[in-house]
Amino acid sequence: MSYEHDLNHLLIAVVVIVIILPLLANATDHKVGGDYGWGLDGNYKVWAQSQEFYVGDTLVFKYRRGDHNVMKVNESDYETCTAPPGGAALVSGDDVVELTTPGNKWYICGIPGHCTAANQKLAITVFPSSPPSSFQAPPPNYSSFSCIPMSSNFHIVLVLATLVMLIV
Ligand SMILES: [Cu+2]
Repeated sequence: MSYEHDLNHLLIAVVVIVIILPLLANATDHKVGGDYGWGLDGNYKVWAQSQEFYVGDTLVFKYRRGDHNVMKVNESDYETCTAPPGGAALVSGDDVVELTTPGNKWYICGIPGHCTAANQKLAITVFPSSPPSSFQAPPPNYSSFSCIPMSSNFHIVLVLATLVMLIV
């Protein structure tokens, strides 16, 4: 195999890395409750455990308008299913909540009985997004090939790059 051929493989791998990495870093829209949506029969504890929430992601509450609503509450109001007085509810049936800060967040349905009797409530933990270190410019005096990103996605990228090299 010629040096030029190897270089072609490397270039293709680099292109793949550049294309794939931003896709992996994309924000996620979490449809609360999955296909079922936001209602009386959802198990939002189980659903929340199936997800990982990061700053920049969104929650999407889907329900038939008028049947439910969404109120952001604190932990004690979540535990007791208390709709905060004067608290604003989301009522559109297609409510999008952007997760802008890390930490614990709590949401309930404010329709009387829905939270208390049917457990229509959601508690999540939002993690800070991983630092964009993989996109920093390489330090001077390093060769251009030493800046392969060492992020948490590195292993996925390495596997993909290896696959591409094997295929081409
Ligand atoms: Cu409800």
